[in-house]
Amino acid sequence: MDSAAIIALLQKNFALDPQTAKILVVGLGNTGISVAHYLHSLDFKFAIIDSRAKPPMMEEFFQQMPDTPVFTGGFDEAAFKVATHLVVSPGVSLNEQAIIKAIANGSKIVSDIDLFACSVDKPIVAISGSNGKSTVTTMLGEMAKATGIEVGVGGNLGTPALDLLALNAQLYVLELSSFQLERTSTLNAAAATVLNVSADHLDRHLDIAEYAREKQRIFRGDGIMVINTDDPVVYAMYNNSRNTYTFSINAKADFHLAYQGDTEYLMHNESCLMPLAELPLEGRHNAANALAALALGVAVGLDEQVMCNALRKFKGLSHRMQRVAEIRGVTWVNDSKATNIGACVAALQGYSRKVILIAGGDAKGADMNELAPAIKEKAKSVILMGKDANLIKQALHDCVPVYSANTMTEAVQIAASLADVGESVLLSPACASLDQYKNYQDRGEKFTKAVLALVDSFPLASASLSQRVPHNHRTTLAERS
Ligand code: UMA
Ligand code: ADP
Repeated sequence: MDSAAIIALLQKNFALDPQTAKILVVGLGNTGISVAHYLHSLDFKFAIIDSRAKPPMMEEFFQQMPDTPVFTGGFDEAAFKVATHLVVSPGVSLNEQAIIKAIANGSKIVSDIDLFACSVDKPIVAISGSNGKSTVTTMLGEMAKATGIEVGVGGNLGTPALDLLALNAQLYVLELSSFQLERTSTLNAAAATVLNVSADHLDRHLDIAEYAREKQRIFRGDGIMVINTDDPVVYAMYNNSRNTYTFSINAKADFHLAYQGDTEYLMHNESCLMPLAELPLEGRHNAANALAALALGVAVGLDEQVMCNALRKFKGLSHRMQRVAEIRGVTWVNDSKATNIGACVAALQGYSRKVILIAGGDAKGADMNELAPAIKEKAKSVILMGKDANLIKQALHDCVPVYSANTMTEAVQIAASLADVGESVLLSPACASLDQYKNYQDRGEKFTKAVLALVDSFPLASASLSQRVPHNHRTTLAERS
């Protein structure tokens, strides 16, 4: 779209006019920088504020835009007072006092996703949910690429949406968090899904109902809704008056699983799309992810067989049910991205034999009692670490043996002493990592390093340090255990 058309839409939707708007960009992280570049390209005047004394991108930003006013070290209410518009980064809560006051004074909230939505006339696929967003977003991106079209893939996944504009793509696939959705009002995605809803981010959202309502905003507009009928909270979002594709791994739906003879297939209505065994990913939740990606792809007109071929090649993302090594008959699995209860439960449900679970970290306000039944059923023992280890311990009421560890190395060593041949050790923390690690990647890498160090402690052990091997070339974790 050309600048004049974009500005016309910004004026219409937000009264955002380059001549009169006084914009305050809140947050100098990846989103803030992308917003700054975007506003600069359209000749808007703006300032940036960040509550941190030295935001990580500050030096880089000063070099790029030395003339832009930047306030750091707190949210100075004077800066908010004059702002007609606030573009608030997702990491900043809308409940900040300065923001509440600014809204009361008439400032309008605009998100980077709003700005993006006003700047593209190509279809957008929007993906949210408590778990599986990054996997489905990446899957669909790979599927679209395989059809030969230019596709922009980003959002919460990593590349800020506005940075995708430079691609001038034919299709955009965005992963959107509840934080991005709660402040977005103009998105009208061609196809959208909420994959599932389970407790997460309750340190920022009032309760799970409010968290689900923010996610439901992804369905605003008139695009095709993709609904997971296995999830009651998502199913409640079903809207009779809208075009909808349903998906399910438990029952018949537009996209579902079914046996033809001995082979279980991914199905679209009555058509077999591909055998499930050809999907090279661990865990049944990934069958749900594949069905969701197929439904979204069909919704925007991608070819089914090309999409299936992309699924067959999809290697999955690091730190999600990633097999790290097999050492002395014990399989070590890194699921560090399991930062909430739902992801940990999905991981545990993939096993038929009990596992040794390493969990804990920052529970983000979640009720750890919800984790207890799955642990009771699927864990032989649990090694807990991090800030909220005690919350999990209390919820377990001694139903399984519990050990404490201060570091990942210690946790891995305890696990090694507990695991018998044929068993699995699973890092699936059910908590965020930030109390002890830089991020979930750092936590997963520390786990991997500690596991690989075991090979040195058992020099005669047979260790296979395999990464991902296609499903049809090996047994699944569940079968093996
Ligand atoms: N912060 C402050 N003061 C400020 C601004 C930020 O303390 O004034 C802190 C935030 O509390 C947060 C950190 O700085 O801890 C980063 O916040 P940000 O809004 O500047 O983050 P960005 O760098 O812009 O990255 C954001 C998303 N981060 C968050 O929502 C926290 C990234 O998702 C996303 O990839 C990026 O925009 C591009 O869209 C990351 C994430 O952790 C992966 N998301 C959460 C999740 O998936 O659970 C929601
Ligand atoms: P998100 O981007 O929503 O955090 P990811 O694809 O990064 O999702 O996966 C995060 C965690 O959730 C990983 O532990 C992964 O194994 C698990 N997971 C992935 N898909 C699902 C799903 N459909 N249901 C439950 N857990 C899932």
